[in-house]
Amino acid sequence: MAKIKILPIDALIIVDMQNDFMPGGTLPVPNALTIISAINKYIELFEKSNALIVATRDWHPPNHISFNTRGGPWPPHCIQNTWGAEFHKDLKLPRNTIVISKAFKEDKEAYSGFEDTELDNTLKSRNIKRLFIAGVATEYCVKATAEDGVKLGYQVFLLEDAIKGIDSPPGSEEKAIEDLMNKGVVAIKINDVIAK
Ligand code: VGL
Ligand code: ZN
Repeated sequence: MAKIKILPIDALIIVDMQNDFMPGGTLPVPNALTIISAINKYIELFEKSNALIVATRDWHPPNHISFNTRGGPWPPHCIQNTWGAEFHKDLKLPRNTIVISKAFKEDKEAYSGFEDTELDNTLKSRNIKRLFIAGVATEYCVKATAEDGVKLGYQVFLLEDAIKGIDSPPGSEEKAIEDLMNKGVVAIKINDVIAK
């Protein structure tokens, strides 16, 4: 495959790299720390290429509907303005990173970074055409964000070496990746891209 040159029409979308999804957090994604160095490499390459860098964050109110305290599937996590909702300290987010908070409505779950947020407006207003998606968790927020990206007309790339899933039951992360590829998402790795 010819290398993909990263351009100013591109956005790196880093999904939910927050303390609660890391070891020591309340909803850890196994091995999530292992993708941080890869994400930092993409950040460097996208910065060099004058591409946009976006970081989404799960931003739940204390009594969010997704919490098992309310009959939801998840332990309380990523509660607004707590340590668990902060980005992991080793993630080298540039100062001009666009931060998109999501799932902030008490009675509504929102896995996609596009749901109830300004993400689509922000990208369209900057003439962004291609999305390169990294982060956690592959089967939930990464998948939903990638699917919405396709629906909203972007060309979507999945950064396979910079995503991590919960993978429970085993195979569910691989299935999520296959589902995305069947919808037109292209899976790539760091060696497939070059700076502008
Ligand atoms: C996520 C479960 C619950 C995610 C967020 O970021 O994929 N997963 N909330
Ligand atoms: Zn959540």
